[in-house]
Formats: sequence, structure tokens, C-alpha cells
Amino acid sequence: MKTRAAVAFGAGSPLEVVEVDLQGPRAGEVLVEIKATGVCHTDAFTLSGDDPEGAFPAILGHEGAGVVVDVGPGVKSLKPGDHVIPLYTPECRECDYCLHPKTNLCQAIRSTQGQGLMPDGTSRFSLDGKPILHYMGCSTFSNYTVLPEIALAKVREDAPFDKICYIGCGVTTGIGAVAFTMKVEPGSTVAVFGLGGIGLNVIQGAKMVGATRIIGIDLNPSKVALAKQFGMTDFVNPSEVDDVVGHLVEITGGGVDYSFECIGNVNVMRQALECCHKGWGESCIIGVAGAGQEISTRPFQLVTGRSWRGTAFGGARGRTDVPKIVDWYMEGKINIDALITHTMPLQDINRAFDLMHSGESIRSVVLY
Ligand code: NAD
Ligand code: AHE
Ligand code: ZN
Repeated sequence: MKTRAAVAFGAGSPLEVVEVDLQGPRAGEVLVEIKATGVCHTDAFTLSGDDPEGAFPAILGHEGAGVVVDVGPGVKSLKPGDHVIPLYTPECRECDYCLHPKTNLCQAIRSTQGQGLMPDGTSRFSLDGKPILHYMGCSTFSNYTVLPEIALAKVREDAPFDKICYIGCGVTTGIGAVAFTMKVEPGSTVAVFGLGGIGLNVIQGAKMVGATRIIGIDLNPSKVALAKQFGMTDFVNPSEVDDVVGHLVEITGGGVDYSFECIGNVNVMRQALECCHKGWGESCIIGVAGAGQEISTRPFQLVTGRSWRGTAFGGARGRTDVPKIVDWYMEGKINIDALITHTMPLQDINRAFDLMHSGESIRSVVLY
């Protein structure tokens, strides 16, 4: 079939909306009509050329929601008409990782996914007979896409696509980092570095689990009002203090219980670790840093009881946890609407990247 898609033909170039060819689902695969997709900073990261796994031409996008159109042989858990959210972290429920209680990082299809291919090592997308790569196993910047069955969460049918698409990455990553990965306790003091589409969900998660002091740190003061609405109790602008770490340690009387880096800046990752309380503070890296970047700190920081951790997709097991997070949204337990600051048709998708880079948007959602 033909489908409209925003294609990344090369690093650093704007996406081009063209009609591409899409083959139908093979064994264990599912054809999905994407109804809406968010644009995450990770899409911009890969488009920039900084992603060691970035390969072109590719159809980016990993934060979608849509409807099953067709299923390949052997697909048992989904049927045409089902509402689904694509999962860049699949859940096969069989691999060593899925069977281990400490991780959500299903590895069943990780190697082909990282190469932009379906599990059988081929692509379903092409243009003029030449293959176009998939991205993070999702390619939600295409109106129709094919995914493995294990990379789709079936969700309730009354949930609006234009909001729950954000659960496909940002919402789950932010809230999950707090609730699933770090298991933040009620009464905790939390520092959140970067108040964008991920950081505001970390704030929302921290409030949800009962953190009492939530300190937001961002260079852009325009993020403050929304962050406060979501539960931020204190704001620090790094450009207004001499020493961010010293300042945070001082205002918290020794450091924070938990910190989250939601930017992808290795220098800030160090600050996030070092503002943690001696003896017990734990820091979680969420931000994705470019090829060649490395983190550093004095080992003494860890010797003296701070822990450095990280999370992918908030530690969520997608097929199990994503439908529950959709329920939380539908029950009013979490707020997604206020974070979706812009919507646009696929034709205007490059505007979503401009709005992100200028700091004007929290989340842009493309509506098909
Ligand atoms: P975003 O662009 O919406 O937000 C980034 C925020 O950081 C902005 O508010 C910006 O003003 C702020 N910022 C930039 N530099 C700063 C600095 N030096 N100090 C303080 N604040 C600074 O991005 P996002 O969509 O929220 O994504 C954030 C990061 O999380 C990205 O690196 C993205 O790739 C990553 N991410 C990781 C996962 C995961 O599973 N680990 C999932 C989604 C996104
Ligand atoms: N390809 C990059 C790493 C990118 C990365 O860390 N991706 C996160 C999700 S970001 C979503 O917005 C992730 O899930 N990581 C675990 C994994 O297996 O990719 C690189 O550095 O090579
Ligand atoms: Zn993302």
C-alpha cells in the first residue's frame, strides 16, 4: 500500500512529507493506522546526527497511538479495530530480560530494531524501490506503519488518540522513572533538571507518589508556571546562581533524596548526581547524550553513598503498564492535556522541531 510519511533523508535536514510504499504485515506483525504522534526530543536527537544508532533514510517517530488495520499470520493478541500504542521497548514476556524482575528492557528484537529493521532483518518501507529504515521499531511519523505484535499495547477504545499518544514515550518515561525505576517514597525531596516534555512528567510523578519538596531546574524561566501547576515547589535558574550544586545542597539542608536529569547534558548529569544527599541520595539519568559524550564524577561521590542510575521508558513494561497509565489518564489521576501545547498536521511536522528548539512548546502532537 501507499502511505504518507515524513521521511528523514539525512542528518540535519528537515523531514520531507512524501508518499512511500509500505508492505503488509508478515508473521507476528501488525499493520497500524497511526492517528496521532508526539514529537519527542529523542526524534530531534537522532535527526541531528548525534545518535550513534541513527541511520538514514528513516521514518522517525516513536510516540504514537492508532488502530490495528491488519494482522499477519500467528498474531493472537490483537485484531483489526483494536486501539494500540506502539512500544519502542517491547514486552515479549519470554526473554531473560522480561523474566527478570529488575528490568523492562526486553531484548527479543533489540538488535534488528537498532538497525532500523523488522525482526526478520528487512524493512517494510520503501521509496522508488529503495528501502527506508524503521525507527525505534515504531516509525510513527508515517500514517500507516508495521510493528511486531510484542511492540503494541492494547488500550481502551474511549481514550483520545491525540492525548494518549504521549503515553507512548514522555508521560510513561517521566512518571515511570519516579514510580517504577526509582520508587520514590512519600515525603521525599526531589530535584528535576530540565522542565520539558519529560521533566514535567517527572514532576507530576513525584507529586503523585507524595514527594513533598520538588525542585525544578531550568535555564528557561517560561517553564515555571506549568511546572508549578504540576507540583514544583521551588525553582532554580542555573544562570542566576554561582554554583547550582552548592545552592541545592544548601536549600535542602544537605542534598536531595532523588534527582532526575531530563536534558541529555553530561555536565548537568554530574550536577544531578552531586546535589544528592550524602549517604542515600539517588540520581536517575533520563536524558540521552550524543555520540562520544561521557559522564564523570569523583568516585568519592559514590563511595559516600550516592547512587547513579538510569531509566529507559520509565522502567515500564509496555504491554502491561501502558494500558494502566491510559486508565490513570481517563480517571483523571494524571494530566496530559496541559502539556500538549501545540498540534499540527503531518505537513507541518518540521514546525514541531522548531518549537522544541526555541523552547516554546512542551509537546507538539501531529494529527493525521
Ligand atoms: P525538551 O526539549 O522538551 O526539554 C528539555 C528541557 O531542558 C528544556 O526545558 C530546556 O530549557 C532545558 N535545558 C536545556 N539545557 C539545560 C541546562 N543546561 N540546564 C537546565 N535546563 C536545561 O526535551 P524532552 O522531550 O523533555 O527530553 C529530555 C531528554 O530526555 C532528551 O535527552 C530526550 O532524548 C530524553 N528522553 C529519554 C527517554 C528515556 O527513556 N530515557 C525518553 C524520552 C526522552
Ligand atoms: N540510540 C542511542 C540511545 C537512545 C536511547 O537511549 N533511547 C532510549 C529511549 S529515548 C526515548 O525518547 C532507550 O530506550 N534506550 C534503551 C535502548 O535499548 O535503546 C544510543 O546512544 O545508541
Ligand atoms: Zn521519546
